Order: sequence, then structure tokens, then C-alpha cells
Amino acid sequence: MKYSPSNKPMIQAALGQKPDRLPIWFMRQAGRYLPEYRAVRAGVDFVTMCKRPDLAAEVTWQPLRRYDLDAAIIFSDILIPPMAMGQDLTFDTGHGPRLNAPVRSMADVKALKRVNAEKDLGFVGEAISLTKTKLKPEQTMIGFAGAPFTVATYMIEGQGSKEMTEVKKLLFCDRPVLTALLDKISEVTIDYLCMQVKSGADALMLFDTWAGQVSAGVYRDVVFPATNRILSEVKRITGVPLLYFPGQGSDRMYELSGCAADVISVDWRTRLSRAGKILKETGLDVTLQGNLDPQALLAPEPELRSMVRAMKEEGELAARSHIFNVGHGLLPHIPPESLTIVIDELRKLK
Ligand code: 1CP
Repeated sequence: MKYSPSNKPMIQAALGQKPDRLPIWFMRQAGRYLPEYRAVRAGVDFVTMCKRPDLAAEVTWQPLRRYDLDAAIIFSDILIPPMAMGQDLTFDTGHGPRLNAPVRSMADVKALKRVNAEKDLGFVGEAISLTKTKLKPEQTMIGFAGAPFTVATYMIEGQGSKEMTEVKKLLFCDRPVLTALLDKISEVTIDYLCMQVKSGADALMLFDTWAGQVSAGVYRDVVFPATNRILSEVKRITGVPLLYFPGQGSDRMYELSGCAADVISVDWRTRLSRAGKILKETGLDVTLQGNLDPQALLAPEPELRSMVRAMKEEGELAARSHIFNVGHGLLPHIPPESLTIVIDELRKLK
């Protein structure tokens, strides 16, 4: 069957149309809160799961078997491209991701491998093609990557970091190294995202989880240009709808003028109505995605239903269109039944 973008509520909403029903998906909808994910993960390390299209597709499908969702997001990680650039990626239990050989000098940036997206990251494309074979025509296949600054924080620190001291050292004492790294990541990411579209991705999301760690001025001068270069290029080449998550807080919303994304994903700290207002003042007519606090999924059913109803009402007024989501990724301790309740409430409303 031929996919027609106009049949997909999520694509319609992303482009500012009003679909027949509110599109729903959840960031990190594949993951440890699902027993069936933990069962697959028990036998395999995380990187192997990402590299094997059969396993990546299987865990991507898992939430779609349980829930009435409008989108699948390919199971992978924002740190897969740095691996192709030559850093070893490991996930030790109890720790987050680790990348060896941190990038901290111009020589380190120059030593990074040139990446051929089809050859070196083709397993992600294969996982996307395979996943799509079992999606309904109205469901959207989302591909993704990390935005350059967020990916760079891991490449520089070698792991997740609260203070980001090594990143800040480059930012304030050796900025050409940081910008050279951002350029390199951007080039790889453009090819990587285009390859995902060739493999079947209907929409793409760029995650800038750590964009809130710099001042507004640094964001505007250093972080955003690298991000927006990717968004503009990928838009020009592929034309698919683009979603951007600028991390936590509302301040970044003021800095997005000229942003080439179709959808801004809002974290739960900012009201959708306020995000919409700021973005309009910035000159952006975009769709909003979000923004339930993932911990709200712990709430008793009546409270959860009422929060979700209020969010839908707010989303309808906040922007040209709304895609329901959490404000950040689902957490491992979330009861899977809570998602059923959220979806049931939203579908009852329309
Ligand atoms: O132990 C496990 O099974 C690993 C847990 C896990 C999962 C399920 C990690 C480790 N990554 C993922 C998948 C993942 N990561 C997806 C898949 C699709 C889905 O949403 O269902 C996506 C989109 C990501 C993106 C990602 N990885 C981001 C950006 C979005 C966000 O949530 O902020 C970031 C910052 C990462 C790095 C990462 N990978 C994994 C962890 C625990 C982390 C965060 C580490 C840190 O806090 O620094």
C-alpha cells in the first residue's frame, strides 16, 4: 500500500492542518517501563539492540501493540552517530551512556572519522524500513537524531554531566574547537537524517535536551545556528515535517526566530498557551507538541483524566495545531496502564 502523508493525523497536525483526531505518541515510548522491553533487553546489550534491525524494530513495535498510537519512533539513541565517528559507546548498568576518547582539542575533532550514513549507519535505515512493514497507513514513522550541541556534550564529557565543565572550558576558552565539533556533527546529522527519510521516515525529530545549559546569548550565537542549519538543510532536501525539542524551560522559545521546524516540543515546565504566545511573538507559526509531566502518569485515574482533558483544551487554543505527548521521556517506573487511561480519555474527547 502506498503511504499518503495526508492520511496521517500526526503529519497533518505537524503541517498545521486540523486532523480528525488528536495525534498521540510518547517520547521514549519504547523502554524499560514495558516488561516486554525488559525481556528483550535482558539478553542483549543496548548497543547491540540498536544495531540489530530485527531487535530495534521489535521494541519499536511493542508500544504500538499495546496502545492506540499515531506514531512509532525508531528505537535507537542520539549517541549512535558519535559511535560511527569513532568513539566507543557503552551502557553500563546503573550508569548512563559512556563514550571513550573524549573530544577536547582541535586534533581530536580532526581525528573523528568521516561518516558514510548509508554504510556506517545503514542499520538504522534497515530498522526503519522493517518497522514500517507493520505500521498502519495512518501511523507516522518518526526518525530522529540529537541536535549538535546535545550530542557534543556527551562527546566532550565522555558521559552525561551536570556541570558540563569540559564543555564550558571549550565554550569559554577554546571556542573554535567547540564550533568545529558542532560543524562536524551537523554534517553527519544532515546525511544521517536524509538517509532515514530514504528508508521510510515520514517525519524527523531533533532532540536538544541540554540546550538549556547555556545562556540565552550562547544559545542564539553558537547552539541554535548549528541546529537550524540541520533543520533548514534537511527540510530543503527531504521536505518531511520536522520536530524540535529545545530542552527544558521556556527561555529558549524566545530565541527561535527563523527556526525551520514545523513543530516545537514543549517540556512540562512551560504552559502550552505561554509557549504558543512566545513563539508567535517570535514570528513562528508552528504546531506544539506536549506536554504532560511524565511523573503525572503516577497520579490516580480521576486526576490523570482531568489533567489530560485540561491539556487537550489548552493545546487546541495554544497554536495552529497540537500533538499530544509527554514533556520529556517516559520513565522506567511509570505504570504501563496509565498510558491506556490517557489515550482512552483523549479518544473519548475525539
Ligand atoms: O537501559 C536501557 O535499556 C537504555 C535506556 C535507553 C533507551 C530506551 C537509552 C539510554 N536510550 C533509549 C532509547 C532512546 N533514546 C530513544 C528511542 C525511542 C523512544 O523514544 O522510544 C530516543 C529518542 C533517545 C534519545 C536520547 N538519548 C536523548 C534525547 C531525548 C531525551 O530523552 O532527552 C538523550 C539525552 C539520550 C542519551 C541517553 N540514552 C540513554 C540514556 C539513559 C540517556 C540519558 C543519559 C543522561 O541523562 O545523560
